[in-house]
Amino acid sequence: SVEASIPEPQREAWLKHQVNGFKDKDGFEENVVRHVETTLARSMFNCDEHAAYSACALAFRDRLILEWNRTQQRQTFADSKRLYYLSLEFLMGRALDNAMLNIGQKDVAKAGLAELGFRIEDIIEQEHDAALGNGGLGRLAACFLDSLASLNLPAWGYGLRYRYGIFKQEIIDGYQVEVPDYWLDFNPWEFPRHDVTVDIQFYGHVNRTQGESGKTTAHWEGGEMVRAVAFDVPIPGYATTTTNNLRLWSSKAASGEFDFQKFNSGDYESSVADQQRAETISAVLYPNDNLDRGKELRLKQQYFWVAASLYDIVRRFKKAKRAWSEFPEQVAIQLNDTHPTLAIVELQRILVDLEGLEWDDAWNIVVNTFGYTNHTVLPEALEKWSVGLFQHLLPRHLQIIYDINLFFLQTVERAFPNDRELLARVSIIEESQPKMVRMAFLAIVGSHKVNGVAELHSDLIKTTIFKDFVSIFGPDKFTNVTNGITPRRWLHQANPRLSDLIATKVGSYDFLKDLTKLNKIELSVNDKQFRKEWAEIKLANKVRLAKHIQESAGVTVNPTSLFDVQVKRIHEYKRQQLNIFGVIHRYLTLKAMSPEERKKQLPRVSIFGGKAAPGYWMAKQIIHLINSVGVVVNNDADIGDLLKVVFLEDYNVSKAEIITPASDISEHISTAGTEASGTSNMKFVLNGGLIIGTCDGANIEITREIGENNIFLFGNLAEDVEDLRHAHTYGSHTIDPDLAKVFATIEQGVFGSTQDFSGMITAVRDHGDFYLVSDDFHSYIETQALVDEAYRDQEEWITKCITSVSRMGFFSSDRCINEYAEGIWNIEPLHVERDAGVRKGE
Ligand code: F58
Repeated sequence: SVEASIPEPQREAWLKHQVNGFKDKDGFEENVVRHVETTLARSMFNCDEHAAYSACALAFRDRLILEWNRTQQRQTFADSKRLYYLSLEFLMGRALDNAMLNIGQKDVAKAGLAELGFRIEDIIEQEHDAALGNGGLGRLAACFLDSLASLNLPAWGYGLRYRYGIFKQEIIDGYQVEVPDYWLDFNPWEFPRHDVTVDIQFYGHVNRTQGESGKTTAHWEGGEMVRAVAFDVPIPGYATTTTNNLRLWSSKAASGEFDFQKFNSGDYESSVADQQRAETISAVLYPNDNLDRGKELRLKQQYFWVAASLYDIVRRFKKAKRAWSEFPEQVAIQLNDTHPTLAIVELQRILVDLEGLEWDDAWNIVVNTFGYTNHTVLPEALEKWSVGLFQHLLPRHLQIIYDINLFFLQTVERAFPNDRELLARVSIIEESQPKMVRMAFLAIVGSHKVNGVAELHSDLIKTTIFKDFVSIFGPDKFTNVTNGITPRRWLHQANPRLSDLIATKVGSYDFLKDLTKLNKIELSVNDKQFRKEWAEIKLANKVRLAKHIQESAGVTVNPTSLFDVQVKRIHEYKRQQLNIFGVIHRYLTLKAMSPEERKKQLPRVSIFGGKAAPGYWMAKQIIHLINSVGVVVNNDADIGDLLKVVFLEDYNVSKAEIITPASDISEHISTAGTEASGTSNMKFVLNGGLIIGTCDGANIEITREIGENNIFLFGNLAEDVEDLRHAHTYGSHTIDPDLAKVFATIEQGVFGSTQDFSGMITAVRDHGDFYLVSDDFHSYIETQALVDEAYRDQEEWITKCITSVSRMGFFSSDRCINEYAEGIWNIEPLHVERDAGVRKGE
């Protein structure tokens, strides 16, 4: 047993003083006051909301860390296979509310805080978002951690502890301005592990020595060292004591033996500079979504994080003294996109260079250990690194990549003799000027499974970018795991009233553990009282958002209007430009009406939010246009409440928790075939909003689940996109007449500076309309008219909403994680004896 690990004589004392977390309201209050007065060194007479938040978070952290310790002990003793999820991004958002709900102690905290003089909502609001991610990919990793813990799966996340998360967005005079997100001032959720460090090598050169057997061994020597320090973040599961670990690495200078000749011990300034250079590695999250810029520091980040994580994983494996061949039976590593692909090379290096395994034996272990998830087919987002940069930064890894490629191409050659073109197409090294390492190809060759994130996307990667690899490896290596979202955060936490209402119909909160149980509410679709409460909750959520809009954007909106929401990163492929052109079209249509006619129209609020990558000029123009249209429309007396246009500043996870429950219709309108999955589409439907969207990503599966009467689909299909693009370039390209009027209006200067917006227009009119804005415009406008019509019939609308929610069970990240666990990782849950955070004696 676990207890036997303490020798008998000392065991009694340890067990006698075993710490348990707070048990009830009194215990909670006692903890809070103690943390205020000791940990925070504040007087209880001088405790503001932020101090109360800090103390409350620390009280919960104490509980989490106890469960975290027990979970780790349990997993170590069980000695079962673990999953390691490697992601350069974890977009966690706030932790306190989530911890309270998952542990099942929010009511206790609420009552306790009230007695101490605080409202729990105000306390929750004090927390800074942990924003270590750009968008969908990072948030998916966060949902996965929640599901892994909730399903009692032995799993760790590994990431980077950025000092600066994704920038804060300010809107000044209609333009995006980026402000650094320094978020670590006070972060109670992390535990520095100053004793868990790994020194990571960069640069240097490779030497070879020959042993007595004649076998040569490569030695990577020289260069410089940077130290990785572990910071652990506990991840509580919902209604279970399982508390998994997210380990984030922070960089600092290594005090070691490497290349310190150049280090002049008398030169204080240069020693500080060295220190700072080392710290730069984990300083900042790159703010691009779906674009790869190939910066050296980014490759350094990747290797730093991957090498530290692998060292840690291998160290843990070696403790059990098993044979290396058992490694894949103990360890599964999932690569969240290609960012951690170097892990494949690093593990091969460890096994061959450091542990002395034969190449083939090592490679077998490597391939059986890794799985790779692809998140995009956009060519500009596929990672490539120049051979020169690799040679300089990671000389031994480049050699290993060349060897991996050589052996791979040899097997291809044997299976497909004399197909030189195939060899060139699938080579991990692209023979371009300069030569490039294709990371996605390396990830495929080094993994046993490759998956896309929605059915259409998984089909597309098999027929386009990875087609040749399907012929080489066979179709079974490629699979689909449709994305999901955690219902804990995205229903229970964000929309507690809806969660409570659903629970009355399901008979319990079991749907939060098995989302398919939502289907029970369909039986109540005609229940008058249920429908009434449903509508009241939606309205209350809209009132809350209206208040937020007033406070943050200074625009007054009527909560009974139709709320039309598009919140996501700003990108041409996501087509916020299509949306805003549609808004302008609506404005022109309203302006052309008589006052009587106008009175018959349905009031609508168009709500936008999202960040543009700082270097993405077109995305910034789109933000500027949205804001400029808002200024004109919102102040036009002819229009009044009929149309409002709002751009919400600094869209992030905690704002999404306010926005998502308040939408009537949300927009997921990417050019067909470009959005791998999308996950906010799932969040909006789960919160009783309908969607207007293209046949793209997970929209297709959402339609299949909820029924095509409950979704507003429009636009061209993925299979037609290529031909349309070809026609734009080589045929005649006529712009949709309604869109042409929109362009003319912009060009007249109705929304201010015409020059600023000319790029958006010429992209469509003169530069081939790559994203098919004009092709889809008519269909979009018509479908928006159908939305208006449908919304007028509130009874029918509510029926659609309830029906849709009831059929959303498939989109839980629990389902998704179970598919990975069974089909890719081969891991099993470790059952815990007690449920719901209730421990012996509590
Ligand atoms: C997103 N990718 C996809 N990448 O665009 C979205 O369709 C999908 O639902 C989601 O992944 C989860 O599978 C995405 O967010 C990034 O932000 C990367 C950040 C690092 C640089 C490359 C893009």
